[in-house]
Amino acid sequence: MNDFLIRGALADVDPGVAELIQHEHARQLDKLIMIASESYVPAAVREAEGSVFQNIYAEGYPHADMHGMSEAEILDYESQLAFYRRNGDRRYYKGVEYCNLIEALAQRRGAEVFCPPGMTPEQLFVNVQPLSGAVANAAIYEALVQPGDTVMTLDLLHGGHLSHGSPVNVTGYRQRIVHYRVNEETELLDYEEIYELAQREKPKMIIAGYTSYPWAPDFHKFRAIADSVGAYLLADIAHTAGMAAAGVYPNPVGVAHVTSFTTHKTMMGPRGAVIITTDPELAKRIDRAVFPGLQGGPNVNKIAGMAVMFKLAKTLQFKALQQQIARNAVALSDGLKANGLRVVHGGTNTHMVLLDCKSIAQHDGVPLMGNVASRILDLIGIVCNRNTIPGDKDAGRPSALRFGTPWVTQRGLKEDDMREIADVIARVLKTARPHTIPTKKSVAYTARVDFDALMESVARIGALVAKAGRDFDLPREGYPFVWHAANGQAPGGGDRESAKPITVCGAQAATFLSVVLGTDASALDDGAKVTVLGRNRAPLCAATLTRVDDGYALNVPMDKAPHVAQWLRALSDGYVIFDEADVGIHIPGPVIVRL
Ligand code: DSN
Repeated sequence: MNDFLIRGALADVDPGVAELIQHEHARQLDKLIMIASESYVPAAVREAEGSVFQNIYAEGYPHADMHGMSEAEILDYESQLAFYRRNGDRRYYKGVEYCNLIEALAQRRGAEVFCPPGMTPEQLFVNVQPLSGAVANAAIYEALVQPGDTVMTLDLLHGGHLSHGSPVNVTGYRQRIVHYRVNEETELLDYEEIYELAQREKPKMIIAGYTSYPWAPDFHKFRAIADSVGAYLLADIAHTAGMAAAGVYPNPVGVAHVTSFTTHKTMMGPRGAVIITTDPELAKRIDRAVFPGLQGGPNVNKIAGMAVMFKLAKTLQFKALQQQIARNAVALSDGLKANGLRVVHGGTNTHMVLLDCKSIAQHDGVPLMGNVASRILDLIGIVCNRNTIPGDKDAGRPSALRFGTPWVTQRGLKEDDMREIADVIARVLKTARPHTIPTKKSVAYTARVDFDALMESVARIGALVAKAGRDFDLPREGYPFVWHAANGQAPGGGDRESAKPITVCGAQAATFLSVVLGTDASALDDGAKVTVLGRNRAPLCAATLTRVDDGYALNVPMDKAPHVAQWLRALSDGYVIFDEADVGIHIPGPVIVRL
């Protein structure tokens, strides 16, 4: 070809990146993702995002006359193009005739999805350009409040968000932030306390909507409180927009002055955000705050993805999905409680559940904390995040875990499966022996769990993964870096028939093996007979040790190899108990264990 266009699929142009994407895709399907703010975005949405709309600049907005047009009017190409040629639009670049249509389409569909009873979509003003939820909220601050004004939001440690006035975010240092908190005893929002605080502090804006408070707020009560002090009410439904769209969470549009949400959480669309208001004057201020106030050119490809997302949000399938997400969260919460664990805030009526790790295990006065608990669950195939809860003193040391049910529900798991997940979480974390490790400044909270419980959990989560739906066929059997990989394979990707000697390599291989074999590995001759030590240093398996290029080979009986390899891998990862008498014993690592 006599041009400079790069043709060819990604796998041909850049096999390295293609493979990395494949690994990430496999990870997402070979684990149970329970990050409350994530979901599995449909391929159709991703296709729109990857489209040639990516190529263009489109600072500005579609022509104001497009507001209120129906979908059929927007997609009437002849009329639209004739109008565009004669009248142009509110943008700085030409070449945006189709961009105008995709943006107007996304806005129209968004207005239809969030139109409350008694209103028509024409009465909603939908800005689909914010690149993220934090930017959307910053734009709303720009539009609604002045520097120095008071803004009232939920304490970040109790479930608020960075963009609700964190001191390290722009929303936190230009306005005066006052926080309401959950009631100390009930851990629930207390509207009387919130009312009293509003009377005292006279905020200009109140934010309702949370990232880790699992109950829907009463937007009508919040509006009444806002009205009582002449404040704006911002409903931030970033987490729950999909549920609101489906009617399983209150829709604040028409109640709050402004509603914001991200589009990649329960909406299951592209990574971006939307702002909706029913007030035309506020709409103008918000549009200006987004562009040119905070952003330049919008990501038109994402707006195309949002148009598809809103179309999907109108389907019965989407409604059924959101209903099941809520039922699954309740089942998970009930399952955790049935295991004697403490569910923070008493339960949920959304997609998320908060689990107090301190309630699960303590050892010598050291509690189990969120960070290490999330690492241990990741090892067994449950991906979640550590989270602060009421009582925590600092965001850097959260004592809880946050789970969300969107992704696992999308993959078809139901209430029984949630109970199984709760049982597995309890099974493995109840064996935890928390302890601290000194750090330069203070101590780090960590823990080790029982190896058998860990491996049993790996198998049980693997069974759920095998049952869960997937839309992507792995090119090889399973994902080599996930233990269970839905087929029971041992770490390192080897199957049992072709099992080779276990190789332990890496810079720490010799020191690691010295602990695990109970003798100085570097001083041994090739072919030396050794014993792999198991829990409490009891003999696990006889082996011979040989040096290989990048480390050591441990020759063990074929039938024992998978188990020994898993044990060594677990010791390297650092979260299984090696010696009960010295739970915090330092085992050098990491090493790479191959089978
Ligand atoms: N990071 C998101 C969450 O997980 O809640 C919020 O921005």
